[in-house]
Amino acid sequence: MERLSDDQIKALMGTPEYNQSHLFTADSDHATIIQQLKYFDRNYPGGIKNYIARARRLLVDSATGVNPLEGWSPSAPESQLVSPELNLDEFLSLEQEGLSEIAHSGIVLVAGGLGERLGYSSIKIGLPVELVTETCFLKLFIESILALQERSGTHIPLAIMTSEDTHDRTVDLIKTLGHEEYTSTIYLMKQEKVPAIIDNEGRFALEKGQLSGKPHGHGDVHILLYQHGIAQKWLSEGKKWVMFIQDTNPLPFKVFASALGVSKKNNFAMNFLGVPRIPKESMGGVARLTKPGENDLIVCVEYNIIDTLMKSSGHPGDISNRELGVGTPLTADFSPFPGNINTLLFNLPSYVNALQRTGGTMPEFVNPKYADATKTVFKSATRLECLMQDFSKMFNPDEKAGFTMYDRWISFTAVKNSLADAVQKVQQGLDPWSAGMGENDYYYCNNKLLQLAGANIEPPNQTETFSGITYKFPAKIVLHPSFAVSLSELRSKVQGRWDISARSVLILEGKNTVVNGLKSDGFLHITSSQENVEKTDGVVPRYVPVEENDKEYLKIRGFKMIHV
Ligand code: UGB
Repeated sequence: MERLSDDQIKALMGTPEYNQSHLFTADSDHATIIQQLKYFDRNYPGGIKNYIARARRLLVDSATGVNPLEGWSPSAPESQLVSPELNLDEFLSLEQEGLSEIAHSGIVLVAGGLGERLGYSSIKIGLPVELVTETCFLKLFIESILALQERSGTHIPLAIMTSEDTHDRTVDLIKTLGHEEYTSTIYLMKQEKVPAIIDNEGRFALEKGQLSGKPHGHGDVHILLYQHGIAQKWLSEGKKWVMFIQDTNPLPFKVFASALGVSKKNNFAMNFLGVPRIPKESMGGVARLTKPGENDLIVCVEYNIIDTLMKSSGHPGDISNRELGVGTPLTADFSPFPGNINTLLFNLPSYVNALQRTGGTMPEFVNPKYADATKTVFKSATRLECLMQDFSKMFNPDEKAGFTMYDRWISFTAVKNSLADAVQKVQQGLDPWSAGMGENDYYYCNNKLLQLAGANIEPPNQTETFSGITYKFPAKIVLHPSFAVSLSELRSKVQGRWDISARSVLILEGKNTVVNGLKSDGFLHITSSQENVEKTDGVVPRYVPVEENDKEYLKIRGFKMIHV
């Protein structure tokens, strides 16, 4: 398309393969549209002709209710439950196994999504995980990696996928985080947008007289890693594992070591980390798919097609084990398919082989929001999307994709929903995935880990409601990554008797910090080893409702912290 004149491009857009003549109206910006068409044509494999052809096929299938998984029977994948509560010794030994592999790992963070559902106008990795230290997600991830580097003695690389919406602000955010020696090594890859589509013929959307683009989905991360040569570079540097993480789950590094242990023990080419899934949750379900004459597949069935898949294989839909009449009392409320938390652990040699075989191009899907039952009019523009977890379909049959089940408290929470949507999720019996509950879950995880390390912590004893969401905040405990990178290390730091009240605020940091005896009913920030620490003045910061002129990152929580 680069070599064509503007008139030739306009003529080409009028041909049946394109059918985009509607773009050139009296008041649309022809010159800009031509430039945008060239941009999209350059950045989509096979050009926009291919994009339109694939969109038309998928849109017809979608409108006619074709089930992309027709003929495949879903069943729960065998999964290994890794729980320090149920089997502490096993968890600790898996961690030790994994810690020996940490030195040979790299991290990929997908951060191209804008917080549309969150109702937040800036980048999500810049949001504070909690209000005690206001450490943002990206800084938590970087400091987790630095703590791992300090213990492994090697550089652990980080690549971040950004998008047009998030790239510049990610570059600016990185400059504010300090740790320049490390942040200067962070590799940024920007995913390109794809044309938004307004109807089943694949016609492009116009917005203010120009073409409208939308993110193509986190599946782009693989084609970018391939095109930038990052996965191949890490492999040549002797790396053996790569963990993919999302932007607003603060917990992946709590389970990284044990998950590596599981991957190493089972020789998994790909290890889905997951949790018991609540039916109807916006979380993919990981299933083993079988079909006569085909190799079994372990795939994540995305949440928008689980219902279709279940119905097409004779089940009533996306329902619980209890309603299906299967499982045990412990699993009754959960879906038969464990939930994908998009914390994915790949064996790097297998990943690079598959990447080189496929170029990293992921299967695509459309998920139009139809205006009515005719499924011919969309409520809003749609686009082709792809999912990072679909990489499980790319391996050779002899390469295993496995699943490691964790308790939710140790491995997953997310900040995806606005307060209004979060209230609705709670009413549906689902986790809210709001900024405030993400903070609560982060503290809760640290409470549980400290308890497993021997601390006595008073259970939460008061409820607080902000913007329609009710919390039972536990002690507000921040475990800085430098304090411990594993439960086994944490247990070595907690010595003597620790008594912590439910209203305490406690920050623990420092690679060499060991605390022998602690009594807390106040606000403590410990950065070096101490004996018999006591703070029981009851003076603690507390939460109050936000006000109209408060900052956006507080307003999406509904509360803010005031230091008395
Ligand atoms: N992202 C990008 O980098 N680029 C994009 O184009 C889109 C997203 P969402 P989603 O956490 O339980 C996923 O939107 O896609 C980044 C899994 O598919 O937050 O609805 C974005 O910045 C689902 O199976 O989540 O659902 C963010 O970091 C389940 O695992 C990440 O991709 C679900 O997450 C996820 O994007 C979950």
